This record gives sequence, C-alpha cells and structure tokens, in this order.
Amino acid sequence: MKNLLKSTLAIVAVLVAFTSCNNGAKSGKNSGALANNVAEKVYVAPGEHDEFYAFISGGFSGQLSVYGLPSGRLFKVIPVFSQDAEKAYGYNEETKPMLNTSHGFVPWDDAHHPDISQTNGVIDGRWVFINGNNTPRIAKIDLSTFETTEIIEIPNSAGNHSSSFVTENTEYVVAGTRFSVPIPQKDMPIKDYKGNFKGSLTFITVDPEHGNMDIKFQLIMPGFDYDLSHPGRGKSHGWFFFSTYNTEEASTLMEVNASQNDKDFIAAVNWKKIEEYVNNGGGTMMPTNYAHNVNDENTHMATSTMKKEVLTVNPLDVPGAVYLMPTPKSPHGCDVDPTGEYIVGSGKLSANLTVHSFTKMLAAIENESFAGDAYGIPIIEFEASLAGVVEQPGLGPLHTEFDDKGNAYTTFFISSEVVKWKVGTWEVLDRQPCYYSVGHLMIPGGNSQKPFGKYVVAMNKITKDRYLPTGPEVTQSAQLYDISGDKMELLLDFPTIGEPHYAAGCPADLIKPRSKKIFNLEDNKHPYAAKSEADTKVVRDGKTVHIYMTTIRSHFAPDNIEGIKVGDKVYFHVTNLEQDYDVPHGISMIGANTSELLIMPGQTETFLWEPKQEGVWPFYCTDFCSALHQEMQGYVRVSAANANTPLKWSLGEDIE
Ligand code: K7E
Ligand code: CUA
Repeated sequence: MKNLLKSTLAIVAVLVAFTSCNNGAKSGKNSGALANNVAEKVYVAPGEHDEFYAFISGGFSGQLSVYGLPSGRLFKVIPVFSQDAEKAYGYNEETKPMLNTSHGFVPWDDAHHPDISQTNGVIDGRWVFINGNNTPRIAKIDLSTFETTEIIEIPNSAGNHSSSFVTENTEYVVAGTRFSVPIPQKDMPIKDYKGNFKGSLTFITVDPEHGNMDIKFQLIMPGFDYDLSHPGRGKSHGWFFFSTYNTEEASTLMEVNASQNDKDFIAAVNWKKIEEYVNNGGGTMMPTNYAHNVNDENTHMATSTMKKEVLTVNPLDVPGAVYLMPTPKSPHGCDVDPTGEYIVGSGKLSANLTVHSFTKMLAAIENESFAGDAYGIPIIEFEASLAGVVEQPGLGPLHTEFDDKGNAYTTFFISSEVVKWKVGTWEVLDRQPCYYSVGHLMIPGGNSQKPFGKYVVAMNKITKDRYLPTGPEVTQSAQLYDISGDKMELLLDFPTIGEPHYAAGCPADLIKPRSKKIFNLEDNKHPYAAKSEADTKVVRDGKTVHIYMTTIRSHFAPDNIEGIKVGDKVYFHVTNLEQDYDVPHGISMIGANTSELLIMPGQTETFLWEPKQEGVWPFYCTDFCSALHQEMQGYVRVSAANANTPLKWSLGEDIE
C-alpha cells in the first residue's frame, strides 16, 4: 500500500500539497466540535460488553488485533505471522512449525485483509482468515480459541495482496498475487517481464466442518498486478472479481510506467466453471514447493508438511470462465454490494468511481460486446458492463463498503474523507473528514449479503498531532462513525497496533457463546503431557532431557532438578493442571534463548533450554496467578558435561 500510495502522490503532487494544508486546517476546526451526546454512544460501562467484535489487521506487525465496538477497547493481539514472546507463539516447540515456509522459518509477515467465514452469504463467526503479503500465506484463526490454527503458503505468488476473501458459503478463500513473477520461478532477465511473467489467482477450499484448507487450483493469468478482490454474492455467487493495475506490464519506475493506460481491468472469474473443469480432470499439475502448517486441536502441536505440486489452470482452456472489464485508472478496491449486482472499482487516479453491473456484464458476454482481448482473454466493452459512475466524489478513492439501506461508503486517501453515496442513483449523500489519509473502512458484515450498518470504522495511515507524541514514530489509528442516521457522525478515535489495513467485524453474539474457557485436561493428547503430579518425571536420552512438568497454584512439580549437564538439550514440557477459566501459568528459565511460556488451563507447552554454564539456575512463573505467585519458583542444578551428578527430581523434599 505504501508504495502504491507513493506513486499516487508523485502523480498528484499538487493535490497533495493542497490537501496537506487542508488537513491541518480541518484538524484545528474540528477538535472539540463533536456533539455532546457522542461520549454516551461509545461508552460501555465497566463490566459491560461491547456490541461488536472488530478484527483489525496489523499490517507490518503481522498480527490481528481484537477490538470491541463501539468502545474501541483492545482485547487481544492474536499472533498470526509474527513471533510473539507474550504468548510464546513462534517460540515454543508447539507453534514453531506454524511459521515454516518453503524459504525456511519466516517469523514475520505483512498482514492486510481479515475476512470472517460465511454461511449462506451471512457472517457465521467461525473462523477469520488473513493474508501474509510478503512470503505469500493465508492463515486461519479459530474464533472459539482466538488462535491461529492453520497457515498455508501460496506457491507461484508474490505480494499476496488480493487476498484473503471468502465466498458466500466459505467454499473458497481466495488469494491473488500482486506482483507477477516467472511461473514457475526461474533465472531470467527482468526486462523480459512483458508476456513472460504471470499472475496467479489461487482458490483454496475450506472444509465445511473443520475448516481445513487445501489449494484446489491456481488460475495462471497475464502478468498484471492483481490488487484486490471480492466474491460475487447472491445473483453473482460463483464469480470472483479482481482489480488490476500495471496492465502495461512494466517492471521499472512503476509510478510512471504503470500509470500509462487510461483503463486497467477488473477481472471477472467464473470459479464455478473452473471448478467443474477441474473436477472433470482439467488443469495441469505443476511441480512446486509450499508449506502447509496445521495445529492439531487434540495435541495442541503444529506440524508442517511440504507440498510438492499444485494444479494450475490456463484460462484459455476454460472458455467462458474469465473476462476483463475495463476500469479507469489503476483501480485499488474492488468491492461488491450486498445484492451482488454492483462491482465498484476505485480508480486511484480517476476523477470518478466506476461501477459495473453484473447483469450487464452477463448480457455483454452473451452478445459478445467485446473490445478485443488480452492474451486471449475477452475484454468487455467499457460501456457494456458499466452501471454508472459516481461523479467527482473525492480524490484518491481506495475502498468501498455497504450498509443495509442501499448506501455505499468510499474512502478517499488524498482528500482524506469517507463519502457516502447511493447505490443505483450514484449521488453523493454525505462526506466526513478522516484524520488522516484513510485507507480501508469497515462496516461489520460488510463483505456479505447482510451488513450490520450501524457503524463504519475508518482506518488511517497518518495521525500526526491527533495523540500525545511518541517520538518520530506515532501510532496509526481507527475512527468510528455512527452511520445509523442520514449523516455520518464521528464518534471516536482509537489507536491501533501496526498499520490497520483492513478489518472484519461482526455482532458479538455470533462469537461470544462459542468462546472456549479452558482446555479439558482429559482431552489433552500432547505426547509429553503430565496429567497429574504423579506423572511428572525427567527422562534423559543421550544429551537430550525431557522434563514432564506440571503447574498449579502455587508450585511447579518438580521444582528441584539435578543431573542436567552443560551441552544438554533440555525440553521443559509444562502442563497447566488448572481447570478454571482465566488461570494461566507462565514459566521462564534464566538464559533460555527463547520466550517464556504462557500456558492456558489444561494445555501443555514446551520450550527448549540449552544450559551453557555450570551452576544452580532458577526458573519461575511469569503470570501473576495467586497470592503465592512469587513463591512459584524452582531450581535446576547444571553440572559439567563430564560430571557424574545423578539425574533426580523432586517437589517438597530435599534431594538426597
Ligand atoms: Cu492497505 Cu487493502 Cu493492503 Cu488499501 S490495502 S489501504
Ligand atoms: Cu503461576 Cu504465577
């Protein structure tokens, strides 16, 4: 996004200069200009719950944060693509495999677009999916545990950005490449990009019961940049729409060279047709390498499997499956209204918003109203699919969401505002400034047939002077607007973790009743679990030592261990025997090159310690768990590598 914005900025430099001053002026005028009852509208009394969950992506933090609306309170940061020492994610032995890729262990990514699973076109609150852009991956988070339970790498992709959006029964989660690359990858001159680099659009099936992901097929497309996408719904269910830029197929000085064409395309993909083709044996298996990482819900351990091939589909082999709709000008957002009839292309460099009609698109295909083709893919005549344009609504349109009353809301980065307009008449109804430089916006249920149009959340790139300063780096933020009336009303600013690119929201009642409170100890199938203090032990196998440890208020068992030697690999497998809600224990070991563990009731987690020095080394509980939390401590005696200290462990008695 940042690069894309830079190019926009370069081209419309004059406008930028104008709007930056404008921003300053707005800031002064608007502070304190809120209506008196605004505080009430966002006030959630102590002990009460918010009405909506909002899952806001962290961009370069790689994570997904959970907020309540309307309060804007942060409840949790769910670690997804980045290691998180707070939760031991990517540090403990159980979750390290989640971050495995074909490039090895990659403990970071750039996470942009969360999308909640749907049933019959309505948000169902079971899972939320999110894309990793940089090392292309799609993650699935289970909304009963709020944990990342699956990550699938996307081969033949680069800058996995037009992702991760789900179809109306979560048949597929879709991942499109932003950058085109040689497919398969190979050593070749960059200047030979045009005609040789390709873009891949990946359709990943989601098992309706367990949510397991599996790549069904990859559509290998011309070498454009596939920026954003959205599923058809209702009447257009079975189709998927992708915005493109760089239809020039440039590979250098993109801010100029990828802005030459008057129109780029929205690609319309009939995935049902391709699915049928593939089910009948169509497509070509291509050798490749990608990781599929799954967290087993019984053992609570992740495994990483390397997959070796992927089914690719050439669009020319499936006539009638792919069409291109010309759309001015380097469109970013590609948004579909709740009825599935309208597809909005937000041309970043266009004065107007372009809206396509699904019905007109079908008619154009039927009548073959084509204006040529691109690499054999028919280009629909611009006027033939055009539903209408929203005339000069603002500068630098990025994204559109919809309410439940037939209105659309579009963000404008350069003029820094949200503009409300009427679907069908295309008239602008209202506008509200954003502080500042808004990217995405989110209405709970926005990507579905049933938006809950009470609030819109705008996610901003720039907040200078809006909060107490924190050095050169200041927070990004979100802003909450009430959209229940005719006019939008700004209610609240709240800071966010990382760069909030997009969010998904839903009524709290969809998720709250299913939220897990503990893991049942009896269901714990971790191979190193100790389910009672009687099961605790220390086992040496050559230079590897496994400690089967338990924790309960307020001690570890064992808490004295001897016979560990310098150069050993010591695995602490710690089971939390508690079965009460909200009683985790932690454990940390001096000098361990990893994080602490934070172990939920009934769960087993493991960290590795490789002692380097002789001595007696303490460990302790890192989570304040009871009045005697400070007493939750223990010692490990480490002897020289060649010592004869016998292996012993105990609790409540002196060793020897
Ligand atoms: Cu930031 Cu959706 Cu990655 Cu636009 S994208 S803002
Ligand atoms: Cu257990 Cu503190």
